This record gives sequence, C-alpha cells and structure tokens, in this order.
Amino acid sequence: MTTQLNDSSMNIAILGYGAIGGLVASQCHKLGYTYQILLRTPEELTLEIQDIELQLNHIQPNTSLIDDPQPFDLLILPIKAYQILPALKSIKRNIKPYQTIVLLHNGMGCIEQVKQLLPDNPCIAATTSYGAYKPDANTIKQTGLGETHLGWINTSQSVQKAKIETILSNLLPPVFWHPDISLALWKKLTVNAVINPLTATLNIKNGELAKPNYANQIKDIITETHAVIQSLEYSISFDELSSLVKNVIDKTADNYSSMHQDIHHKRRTEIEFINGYIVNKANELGLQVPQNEKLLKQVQQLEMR
Ligand code: KPL
Repeated sequence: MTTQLNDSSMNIAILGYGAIGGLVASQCHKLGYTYQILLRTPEELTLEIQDIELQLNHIQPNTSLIDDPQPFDLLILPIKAYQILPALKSIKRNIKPYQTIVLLHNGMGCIEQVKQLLPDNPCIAATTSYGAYKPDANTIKQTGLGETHLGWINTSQSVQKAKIETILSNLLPPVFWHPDISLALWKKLTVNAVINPLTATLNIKNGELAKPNYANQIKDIITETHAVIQSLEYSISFDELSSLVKNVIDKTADNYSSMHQDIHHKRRTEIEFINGYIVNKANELGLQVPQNEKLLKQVQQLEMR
C-alpha cells in the first residue's frame, strides 16, 4: 500500500535516468510528487517505462542541469558506485546542509567518502533488488519486482525524517528500514559478488548459475564473503547467505546481470565496489579471499579489452 503525500512541500531530485532512476521517476510521476531529473547537458526528456505488467507509461519529467538545479529537499542517486563521488563533488556547491542524500547503488565503499565530503547532510543508504534495464537511452523495462532496504547513515535534528521515510517507502516498495543498514548491504553485496562477475566472465544469464557445475565456485565465494562478514561481527549464517543467493538466481533467472550488461556494452563495471571491496576488507582483516581476487582480476581484464 502506498501513502499519498498530499502536500508538495518536498521536492525530489533524481540524478540521471538509469534503469532504476527511471523507475523512481515513473513512480514519482504516478504519485504526483514534485520531482526533477538532474542532467549534465540540457535535454527535454520523454521516457517510456514498461512496468512489470507490460503496461507502457510515458513521462516528460522536469529536468535541470546538475550545476543549476531547481530547489530540492531530497537528492536520490540511483547511479553506479564509481559515479557517486564525482557527481557529488560537481554538485557540492549547490548542496545545502538541510538536503537529504539517498545513495542507491550496487556495491559498497562509498558511504565513508560521502560522509567525509558532506558531513553535515542527512544521508540514507539504500539497496534494492528491483530489476530493470534500458534497451535504448529513453526506454526502461522493468524485469522484476523487488524489495528495498534503507537506513539512515547520517542524520540531523532538523531533518523531517518521517516525511522522507514516507516518500521513500512509496517509491520502491516493499521497503524495510534498518537501524543499521550494514548487514543488508553486505547481503546484497554477497549476491552481487557471486552473480555479477560469474555471469560477466562466463557470458551467461543469471539462471545458468543454478546448474550444478557452478556450485563449488559459488560456495567458495560465499564462504570467503561470509568469513569477512563474521569478522566484522554481523550475524548471519552461511546457509542464510547461500539461500539468499540461490533465491536471487532463481528469481532473476532470465536476466542478464548489470555487470554482464556493462561488459557487453563495453562500459566500466562496479567490480571494485563489489569483489574489490571484499578483497580490501579481507586484507584489512588479514583474511584470504582467493576466489574474490580471481574474479576481480578477470573482470578488470575484460574491462581493459
Ligand atoms: O543486482 C543485480 C545486478 O544485476 O546488478 C542482480 C541482483 C544480480 C540481478 O541481476
């Protein structure tokens, strides 16, 4: 169930219109929220969004330049992990301390950097399992319903927490709010650490990973990641992580992972923020993660080709 927000006092800015950004914009449109898409170059946009029931929606969102945004209260960043810091640096002079930043990306490693750059801003980290892709620049196809996990990673007394939580809860439902988002991020990281590099290096759809010939490699990646998570004292069992990964493989069987698509389209991947993050954490903790290291190198080699 969604809650209509009948006042327009909250302005939402969405950075770019990637697949998830497009879904967020479409939902803002449906709910009558005041929103804008921030762009690097001026553009009049028409987006075609095909929802999970194959229904087509056309939206013409307000747009503004990233250097000259219209006023906003909430800035959502549904972009690649490696784009977060450069984007926030380029928009920093237009960011006021009362504006809430929402990080919505695959991988880990950005939170500390964002906190350093914008120490006074309220900030939320989110992770979603919604599936979507863009067959061309202005078309977004939703491939799966997911769920979204969110948690405040920086807060201030002045921020209108309840209002912001209501808005975000309506955008990619169902949502789960966590007092500490870290474990939810680690769970999604484990899923991505298995599915993304394997599908990218083997050039297969997610569902292929259910075949028995990949079972040992998957088990090794999860074992390594689980050891890192345990060393950080987050409580989750190996079996829970394994069934989470298996569930996502089954639910997204017909999808190409985002990393597969990035390699296919010769784009940079998020490998440094996924398996690379696990390798860095393991090094800090004195743990060995050879499978994660191997996949990191293999994907980096594919990126260089
Ligand atoms: O998040 C994903 C991705 O492709 O990046 C998964 C969950 C693996 C779905 O494809």
